[in-house]
Amino acid sequence: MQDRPHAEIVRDNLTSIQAHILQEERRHPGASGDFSMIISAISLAGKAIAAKVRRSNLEDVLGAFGTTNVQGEGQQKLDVIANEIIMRCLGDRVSIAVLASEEDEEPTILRRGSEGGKYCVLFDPLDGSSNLDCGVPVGTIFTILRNDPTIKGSVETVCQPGREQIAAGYILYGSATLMVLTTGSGVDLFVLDQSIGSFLLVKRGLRIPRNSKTYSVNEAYSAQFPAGYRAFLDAAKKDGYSSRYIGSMVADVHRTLLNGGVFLYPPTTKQPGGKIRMLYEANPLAFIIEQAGGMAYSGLHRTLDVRPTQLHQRTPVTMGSPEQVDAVLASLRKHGEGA
Ligand code: AHM
Ligand code: MG
Repeated sequence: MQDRPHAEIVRDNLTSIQAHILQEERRHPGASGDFSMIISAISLAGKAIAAKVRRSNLEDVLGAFGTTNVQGEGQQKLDVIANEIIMRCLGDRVSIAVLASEEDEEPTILRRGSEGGKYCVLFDPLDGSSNLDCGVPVGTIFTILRNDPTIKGSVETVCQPGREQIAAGYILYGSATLMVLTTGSGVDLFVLDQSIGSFLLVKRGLRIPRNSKTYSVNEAYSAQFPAGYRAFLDAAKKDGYSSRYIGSMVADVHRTLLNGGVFLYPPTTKQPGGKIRMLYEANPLAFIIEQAGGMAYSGLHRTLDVRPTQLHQRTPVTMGSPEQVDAVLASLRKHGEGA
């Protein structure tokens, strides 16, 4: 891995993710520890899903489940298993009021009012799962929002603009299992040490490299993109850009976070509103990218400022190094698009 001058590589004591969150909480007088209980449940779910993903070629868990999710997409068996694992790991944490999954039609209300529940957790249990049969990295994306007990409906409760997120992260099941987490004061990287079963802090304060000439997009759809995106891609080719595309957003954005460049999923004629889910994918990843010094846009709007109106709302995305995102935005403006 290339040296990252801005990230602080942790070389001294071993710090587990639980210890790291407890230390962070100490800085906030009056913190109840509820938040660390949630992160602990997410890391437990991540370890359980990682074990399933690792054995997926050995057990009969690959392939379609034979059902479709709320968005009409075929569900993979591991999508369903990962969803179930997260619901079970998070379901008994008393500080969680609402759980919402990309795979479920409606949010699950765990407790309301006097029963407690300060937080809502939203997640995509297994992003990129259509690639599972090929052993490509997939991941769990999650975000934590505050629960406003005065709002009655569960959908209205979780339809908050991304800037209201209090934490977001993902667990990437690749050559290593790692977790990237932000609680709004930078981005930290943890790696699962299988031998002791713990996510250990390896880098603090990740910064996205600036001005990295790489784009990541499903370019086969480019004839369907609005002209501003096409013009950016044409100019990038003449400007010596390189291209990388896995097809798992969580893995593509992780590479973009570490190596720089821009990840794009523009509107297409088939999906004029974009493909990426606002609440489960775009917002958490946008929060992480911004916290690492990058930029994230939906058309010409900062992603985190968009107020979602629907639970499974989709959005176009452009996120990554500031210079590359700026170049895309300039091209959209030039073509009068993306407003
Ligand atoms: P999924 O949540 O059903 O896996 O879909 C989201 C994925 C993203 O991870 C990825 O960026 C995109 O779909 C890939 O779409 P395409 O195959 O159109 O390039
Ligand atoms: Mg997904």
